[in-house]
Amino acid sequence: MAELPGIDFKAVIILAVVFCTGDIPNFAAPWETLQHFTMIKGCIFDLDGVIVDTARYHFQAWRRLANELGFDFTEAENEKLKGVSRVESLKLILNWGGVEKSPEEQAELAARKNDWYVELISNMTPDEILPGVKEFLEELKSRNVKIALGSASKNAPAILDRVGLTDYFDAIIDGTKTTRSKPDPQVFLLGAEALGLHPAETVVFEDAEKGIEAALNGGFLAVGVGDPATLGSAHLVIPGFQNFTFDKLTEALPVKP
Ligand code: B16
Ligand code: MG
Repeated sequence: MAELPGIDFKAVIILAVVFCTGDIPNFAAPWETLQHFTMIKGCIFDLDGVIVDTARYHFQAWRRLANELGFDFTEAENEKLKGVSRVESLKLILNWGGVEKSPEEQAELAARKNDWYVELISNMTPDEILPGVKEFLEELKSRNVKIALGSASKNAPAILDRVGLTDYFDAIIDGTKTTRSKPDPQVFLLGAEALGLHPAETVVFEDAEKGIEAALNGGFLAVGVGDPATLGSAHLVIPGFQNFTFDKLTEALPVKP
C-alpha cells in the first residue's frame, strides 16, 4: 500500500470499512471476511463431470489398458479417478491390479491409454454437453460474469472444441498449465488470476470431492455438482445445471447481490 508522509492509506480504508459496515476487515483471510462485501464476478468450471461426462470415456480407455495387463476394475473404483491426473490415475489402477511398472513403462502405458481416449473423444458432439450448462453459460455472458475452465485434463481444449463451447471461456486452465493436482488449489488460482479476480468473488463448480477441497483450499466459493453425500463440504450442492440460474446461485450463497 502506497504511503504519503503522514497518511496511512490502509488505515484510512480500514476505518472507512468499519464505519460503513461495522465489520473489521482482515486482509489475510480472503473468503471468511470478504464475503460480507463482495459479489460474484467470475465462475470457474471443472470439465469432466460438470460440463460433459467424459468419465465414461476415461473408464473405457483405462479398462481396456487394465484388461490388457490381465485384470479389471469396477465403475465404483473409476469414481475414485475423477479429477485425478493421468499419471496419478495410472498409479492407482496399477495398484488395484497389483501390477508394478517402471517409470518408463508407466509413461508408455499412460500414452497408450491416452491414444484410445483421444480416439473416443474425437467423436464427441455438442449433444454431449450436460443439460442446462449452455443456458447457464449464456446467462453468465449476458450478465458480464467472467468464465474460466479449471480442469486436470490435458485434453480439455480439444473437448471444448469438439462440443463447441470454446468461445464462452475467457480463460482455459488445463492439465498442461499446472504442476500440482487437486486438492491443491493451483488450477483454480491460475484461473482466477487469468480472469483478474480474487477467489472470494469467484465460484468454482466441481463434481469431485478433491476438486471441492481444492476450491475451499484456495478461498473460493465452492458449488458441488452431483451427490451431496460426497460433496457436502461445498457451500452449495446442485444435481446439475438444468433450470439453474445466476439468481438461484446468488440467493443460495452468502454474498451480497
Ligand atoms: P487427461 P477434470 C480430469 O478432468 C478427469 O476427471 C480425470 O479422470 C482425468 O484423469 C484427468 O482429467 C486428466 O485427464 O488424461 O485427459 O489429461 O475433472 O479435472 O475436468
Ligand atoms: Mg471433474
